[in-house]
Amino acid sequence: MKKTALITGATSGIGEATAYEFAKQGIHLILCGRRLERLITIKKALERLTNVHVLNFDVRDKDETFKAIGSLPKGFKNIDILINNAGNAHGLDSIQTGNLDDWDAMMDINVKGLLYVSKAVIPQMTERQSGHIINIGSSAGKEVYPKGNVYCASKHAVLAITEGMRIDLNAFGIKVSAINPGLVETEFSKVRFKNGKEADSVYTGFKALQAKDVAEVIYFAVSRPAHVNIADVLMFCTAQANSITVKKEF
Ligand code: NDP
Ligand code: 8X3
Repeated sequence: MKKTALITGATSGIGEATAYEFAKQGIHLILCGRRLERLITIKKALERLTNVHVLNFDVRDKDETFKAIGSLPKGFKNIDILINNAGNAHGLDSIQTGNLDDWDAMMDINVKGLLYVSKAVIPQMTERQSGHIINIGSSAGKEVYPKGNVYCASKHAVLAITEGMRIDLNAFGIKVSAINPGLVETEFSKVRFKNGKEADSVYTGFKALQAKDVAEVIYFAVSRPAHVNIADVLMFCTAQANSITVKKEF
């Protein structure tokens, strides 16, 4: 029987690429995000390959999150794979000059949003004693870089939550994985720099990871045999050695 995956942040970047990768494999999809037009466009593109349902909600809103996931029609109710991907960096500032709204956004979306979605999905996984949760962390969850402070904290939290989930859900046979990429060329930098001019320079002078590169690793993780769990992946483009060491050519 075909599996069903719920992907948060499916309207762009890694989430959208994962939707395409899964659709090619016939995995049924529940695509989530705030930009409804994009969800509809992606649904139309993928429907010829698999069954697709869209959920339009903001992961920061606890009630909206539970209502959306609670509204799933019969054919989509059993979620086998949860990809907790929605998230972004907001700003790149020293701790003493950081913006409170940016801090709220990162903690509310990257950490609390991931928890709300997980809380809404996990009960039917524990009941069926099966499932796979993949949390999209970051190299920023493994090391802190200058001005990364709160974004890095949010991704360190994602890693801690992933490890906690793996322990607590172990008795239920549920797999829990973290996929932690370095620099990926998506809309991420546009969000981080609020479409400012810094956004354009983030991925210049080197070949960054592409969203598809990450999506392929996510599919690799979900397609392992039942007894294999890819617990934690750190992936960089070849030009990147760690958060601050990137070989650029101009
Ligand atoms: P994008 O900006 O392209 O995608 C972010 C996605 O998150 C969008 O689909 C967006 O959808 C969704 N999202 C953001 N805020 C909310 C919200 N409040 N409620 C619901 N959905 C939301 O960036 P990426 O694809 O690069 O990022 C995806 C994940 O990968 C993030 O968790 C990011 O931290 C992580 N990551 C990214 C890296 C990079 O260099 N790009 C590297 C390592 C990790 P919408 O706006 O429609 O709601
Ligand atoms: C995204 C990678 O280096 O911009 O998580 O923090 S980085």
